[in-house]
Amino acid sequence: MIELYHAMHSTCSQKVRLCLAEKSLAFDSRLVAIDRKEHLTDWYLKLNPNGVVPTLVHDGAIVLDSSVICEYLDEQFPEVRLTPRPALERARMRTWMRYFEEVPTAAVRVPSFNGAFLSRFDGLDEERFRREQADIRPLRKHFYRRMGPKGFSTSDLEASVEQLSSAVHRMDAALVRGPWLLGETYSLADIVVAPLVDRMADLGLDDLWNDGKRPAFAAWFERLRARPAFGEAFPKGARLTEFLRVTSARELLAPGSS
Ligand SMILES: N[C@@H](CCC(=O)N[C@@H](CS)C(=O)NCC(=O)O)C(=O)O
Repeated sequence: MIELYHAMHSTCSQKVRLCLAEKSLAFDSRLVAIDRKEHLTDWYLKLNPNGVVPTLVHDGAIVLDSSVICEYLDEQFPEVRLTPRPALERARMRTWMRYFEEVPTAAVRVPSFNGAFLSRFDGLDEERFRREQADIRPLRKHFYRRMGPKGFSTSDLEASVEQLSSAVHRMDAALVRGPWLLGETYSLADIVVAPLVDRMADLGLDDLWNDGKRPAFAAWFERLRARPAFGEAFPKGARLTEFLRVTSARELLAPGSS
């Protein structure tokens, strides 16, 4: 039996849901209310001491970290394979996965918070923000402290958008030989980055590939979105613009906006 502790709008949860959907694996959905800090309660921290979603529980065994969970599922349930067999191809897939974790996964958090999540901290001064929001998070304490109740600086935002742009650029160059990041093989590399790209679109950053200069990337994303599994992984409530007031990253960076 597979249980997934997750949140609809969490990109890390979406990665795992997409992997489960591609493999046609049924799971018991356990929604965790991040806005109500349910992921920081004692019962949840016992499952996941990092205090983040997702958490997978398979036959009572806990597996943490979205990319690790995807690899675990692919090894445990190999009927639909999302990992290539040749060692060199597997290395290429993991190189993409590490890059996605290091660069765009971290970068997309900045426009996500500045553009959508800051309203959660309305009215908090620096001291209350630290006590009630930052210092209670095992994994993200210093990320939250750096952000503060008013959000990241414009230069942090610019740096993040530049990193997202360079990730799109790098993927576009690989996708010229598509249809997928590894060529003919659809793999976990495509799956783990898909929610980040979807989030970029939700934050108004789709001009990074819809400007006519990244046709291979644009076609890849359309191909990905047309897969039935994609719709399953992104049900109602999966996008920030459905339930939050979102200020686009471009608007945040426009001259005159503070
Ligand atoms: N490396 C972890 C990171 C998980 C993570 O950051 N999850 C976010 C949602 S996408 C979260 O739970 N954030 C909670 C918070 O900001 O306190 C993974 O990939 O599973």
